Order: sequence, then C-alpha cells, then structure tokens
Amino acid sequence: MHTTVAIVGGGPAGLLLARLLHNAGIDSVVLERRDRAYVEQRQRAGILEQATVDALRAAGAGARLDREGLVHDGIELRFRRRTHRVDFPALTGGRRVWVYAQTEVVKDLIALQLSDGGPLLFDAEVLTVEGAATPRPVVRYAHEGREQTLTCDYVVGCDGFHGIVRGVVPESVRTTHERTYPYSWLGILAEAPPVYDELIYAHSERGFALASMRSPTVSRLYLQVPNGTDPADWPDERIWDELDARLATDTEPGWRLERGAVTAKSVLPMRSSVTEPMRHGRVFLAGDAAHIVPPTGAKGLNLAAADVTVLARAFAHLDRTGSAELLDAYSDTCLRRVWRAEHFSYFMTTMLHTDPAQDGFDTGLQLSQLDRIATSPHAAAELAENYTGLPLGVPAAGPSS
Ligand code: RFL
Ligand code: PHB
Repeated sequence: MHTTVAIVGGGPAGLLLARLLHNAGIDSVVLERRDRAYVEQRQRAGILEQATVDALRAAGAGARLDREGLVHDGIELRFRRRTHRVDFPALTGGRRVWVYAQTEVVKDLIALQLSDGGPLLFDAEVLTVEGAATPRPVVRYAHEGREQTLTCDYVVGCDGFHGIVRGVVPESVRTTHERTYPYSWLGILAEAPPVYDELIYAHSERGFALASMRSPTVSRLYLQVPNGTDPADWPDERIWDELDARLATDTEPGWRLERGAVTAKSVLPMRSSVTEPMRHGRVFLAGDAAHIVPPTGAKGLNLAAADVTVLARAFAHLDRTGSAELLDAYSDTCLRRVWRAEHFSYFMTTMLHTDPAQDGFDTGLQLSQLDRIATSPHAAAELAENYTGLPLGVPAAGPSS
C-alpha cells in the first residue's frame, strides 16, 4: 500500500489531521493500534478552545458539537473558602470555551472518516518507521495477524506520549524537557448533575479539586491525590466526602454536592514534557507524541488540534504551490504555542495544588497570586486569554529584532 501521508495513531490528532488532509484533496492512511470501541470510550479531555472548535467545524465535524456542546463564558476559582468568577468574554474581547468530551470528538471524526475518507485501520500497530531522511519512508505494522508495509511521502507520528515515532528522531538531534509533579489526579465520571453551570477549580488546605462536567446529567470530578495512589483505596463515599470538603465555602455553609453512581474511576499522573524539534526529515510529530501538559490548564487536546491544523495547512501549501516553506517552519511555529501552553499549565498546576513539601511561604505565594487574579482585571485577563487560547495564526511572537 502507498499513500501521501501515513498517520500513526487514531486519537484526536491523527483523526483530525486525516480529515483536514481529505478536505485539501491529500490522501492519507491512519493506522491505530487499538480497536474502535476502545478509542471511542477512552475518558480524557473536556474543554475545547475556539480555535479547536473552528478546526473541527472546518473538518466537517462541527454539527453535533454545535448542537450538544455547552458554551462556557467563564470558570470559578475557589480559595480562602470563597468564590471568584473569571469572566472570559469580558476579559478577552469575546472569547469563550466549549465543554464537549474528547470521546465525542473522536466518535464524530471516526464516523466521518469511515464514511468518505481514506483508510482508517484499527488493530493496526505500527512497529517501525524506516527511511525518515529519504523521499520514500516505509511504515511497518501488524494487522490481521501479519506484518504489512505502507510506503509514503511523509509520516506523521500522532501516536501519543507512549508512541514509537518520537524515537525515529535520532537522539543526537532530539531534546526532551520534562517535569514530573509530586501529585496525581483521581478522576471520576458520575451520573450526577454538574455542581454549578461552569467549571470550579478549587485551592484548599486539603489539596486541589476540580468540578467539571460532560453533560447536564453527567459530572466529571477530580481530586489531587499522592503519587502512587491506588483507586481501590478511594471508595465512592470517601471521594464524595473529600470533594465536599475541598469545595466548601463560608458563603454557603453545609453545602453538599449532589451524589450519583460513579461509572469510572482512575488515577492519572501529572507531567510536562516537550520534545524538540517536532520534525526529522519526512517524519513529523504532532499532539501528545511531541508534548504533554498537566491537565490543570485544559490544553492537551487543544495543542494537538493546533499542531495538526498548522501541519495540514503546510501540506496543502506544498500541494498547491510546490513550496515546502510552511512545512519547514512547522516545528518552530508549533513550539511557540506549545511553550506558552506549557507555561500556563505549569502556572495553573503549581498555583492550585498542594506540594507535599509545601510550607507556609509557598501557600502565601499561591494565595497572593489567586488574590491578584480576583482583584486585578489585568491578572484575570492573563488567565482568561491563556485559558481560552490564542487564535491560530497568531503565534506567541518573540522579539522582532
Ligand atoms: P492520544 O489521544 O494519546 O492518541 C494517540 C493514539 O495513538 C495510538 N498509538 C498507536 N497506533 C498505532 N501504532 C502505534 N505504535 C501506536 N502507539 C500509540 C494510541 O492507541 C492512541 O489512540 O494523543 P493525541 O491524538 O495527540 O491527543 C492528545 C489528547 O488525547 C490529550 O492531549 C488530552 O486528552 C489531554 N487532556 C486534556 N486536553 C485538553 O485540551 N483539555 C482537557 O480538558 C484535557 N483534560 C486530558 C484531560 C488528559 C487527561 N489524561 C487522561 C492524561 C484530562 C485527562 C484526565
Ligand atoms: C475535564 O472535563 O475532563 C477537564 C476539564 C478541565 C481541565 C481538565 C479536565 O482542566
């Protein structure tokens, strides 16, 4: 089999790239290691920036999102047992975010690709990528019980944080920058109405908590827990009690979350990682394959969508004009946005979580930063601009000379 662009990984990055290329008349093949049901049910992100929504609409995957997505005009911060709302449109000149689960984004993209797109193979695990520096790379993969070969003009590694394509960039030219945080998240999905009509990010003496949602009847809730926590040590009642304690305010004493059946429970480590450059020869990296962020800033899926939007435009430009100028700029263009998101995710994470080694000085700094956001429109606007995301095509520019 031969294709123009071989896409390794059928998560949001790979699937969206395939759609954007399809619309530009460029053929691709998506190879996904897992089966369709697994990919469609993997619980992950929930917040989409405007630029991600625009990219999904441009890919033809906006109809259900426009019907069922919940538009959010702000978030609530809880700290010092009080609440403060950050009003996004007022602080950013009209920008907002959407609550629409990654599972739904993935389902929409898969349905489209299978209806009229190029091949999307499930249970197709890529084993090696050869000839990255040649005009005709070769992808070897296991499918239907045997090893198969796909030749192509370009390979895009959309194979996530544990993928293999990153390893194709020789160690002599590849640098990975990493941080591991001294805490994890315990996340649950519950058949309970959301606590409030917007997301709540809570700083408390007992640690961080986040109240998010999937729909008007399903909540997604997170608690900071120590690294190495076994979810079995957290029976449902303990989770609800802890959420009540961390989300408590003095303005509504005795307030409790509405409880419901817990349908999923898992512990997620918190890490930052950036691999530079995001290209080697004819092999490109996109999404979690190149970078991950701790989820506190809600940036991972949005960065993945931004990468593949930039990449699809670069392939279309090459196809139309014969110029590889945008492809050559791909890594630098994306890394500007990636580092901005890394900084914001680090900022939100360290401002809101309790480090096990934290002392009163650290807590004083956190509360001072939160007070600043609650009292200065400039500080609040900085958070709101980052949370709602930079428009695509406006990279975080550096010095002009
Ligand atoms: P994915 O989704 O990991 O997909 C990679 C795919 O590649 C496949 N694969 C292979 N296929 C073939 N051959 C191989 N050798 C392969 N190796 C791997 C895998 O099976 C998989 O299907 O990466 P992608 O597409 O880059 O998408 C990234 C996003 O999934 C991720 O950044 C977000 O989920 C992060 N994230 C959030 N992002 C947001 O923008 N907003 C959020 O609110 C948000 N919340 C979250 C999150 C991530 C979380 N977790 C689980 C870390 C909340 C959580 C809890
Ligand atoms: C989610 O709904 O899963 C979610 C929302 C916001 C975050 C992280 C996760 O910052």
